[in-house]
Amino acid sequence: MDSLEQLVASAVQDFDAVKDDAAALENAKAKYLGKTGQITELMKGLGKLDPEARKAQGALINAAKGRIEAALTARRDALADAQMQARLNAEAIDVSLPGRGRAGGGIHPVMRTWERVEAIFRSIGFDVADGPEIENDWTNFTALNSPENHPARSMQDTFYIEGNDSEGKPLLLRTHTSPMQVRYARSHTPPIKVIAPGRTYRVDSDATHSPMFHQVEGLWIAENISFADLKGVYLNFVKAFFETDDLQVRFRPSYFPFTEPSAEIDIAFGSGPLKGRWLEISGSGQVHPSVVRNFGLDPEKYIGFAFGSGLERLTMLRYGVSDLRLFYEGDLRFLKQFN
Ligand code: 2NL
Repeated sequence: MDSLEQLVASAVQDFDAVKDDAAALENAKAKYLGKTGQITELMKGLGKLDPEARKAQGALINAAKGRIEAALTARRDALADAQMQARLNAEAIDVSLPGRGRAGGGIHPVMRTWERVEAIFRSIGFDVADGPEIENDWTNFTALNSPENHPARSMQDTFYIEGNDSEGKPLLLRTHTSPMQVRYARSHTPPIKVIAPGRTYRVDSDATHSPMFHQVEGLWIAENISFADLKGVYLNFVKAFFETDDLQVRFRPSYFPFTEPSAEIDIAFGSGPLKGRWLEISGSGQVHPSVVRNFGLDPEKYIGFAFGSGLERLTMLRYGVSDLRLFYEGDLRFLKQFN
């Protein structure tokens, strides 16, 4: 029947006219197959025919309906394929492009100093101690001969932890690395030859002081260790650390509760930007007999020296950094210079 052929052709044309709009395709479908669509209307008209004609005409309408439905499905699939293809094109990645790379991390300058100091002292037979940053008052102060009324023990100078340890004693952030050496000395037998590098804390903050800073202390206790050994060890250390033999050391009398006699160690470079200036670099001294006793050793038998240097100070001198705070600001323009 010609009009049915035309109807199918017209539907196919309408479906093909829809370009990328799913709603437009559904509207086109309604025009033929919807409740009041042309195929549906033709079906409704069948009731007026006599049975014979109804059967023949019904079969023809059904065939046309089937072709329209097939055209609709084909168009739907084509539109979905086109949509997927457009998306694949839009989201395509070029796997042949070079990668973005990884930003390389670096060692912090103070940590670099820490590692160098360990390597230098290990090379002359020193062990490296480790220990807690939260200490008790005996190990941090009493064992080191710091009297109960010493200003270093005040709330203004030391960070105390709320609450006490299991024995009811106050806990604090260690103010120096000495407690690691106290622990080490009490758990080893002489000769005691050790350095203790680490983080330390004091209530202090300005251009040359940070509430958290780093120290390295050294301790050598045996039966016959003298100031001559201290001088030899320290001179060897500064020469290796600053990578020059053109350097002098000087010992200046001083006072620390844990050493007697005590001395400041100064160094002077023979060349370079700091040439000829005496620079204070470390505290030192012969370990006080009471401290040796607190190590659990007989001070009549054992004797030796200790020293303590700031890792930030060593780093500043080595690289010519003038403000301590630069180490803690995390500014990559500063930090990158050391890597
Ligand atoms: C300073 C002072 C010093 C020590 C640290 C020490 C450690 C033990 C026993 C005796 Cl376990 N002494 N350490 C000795 C003298 C000086 O450092 O102001 N350093 C920056």
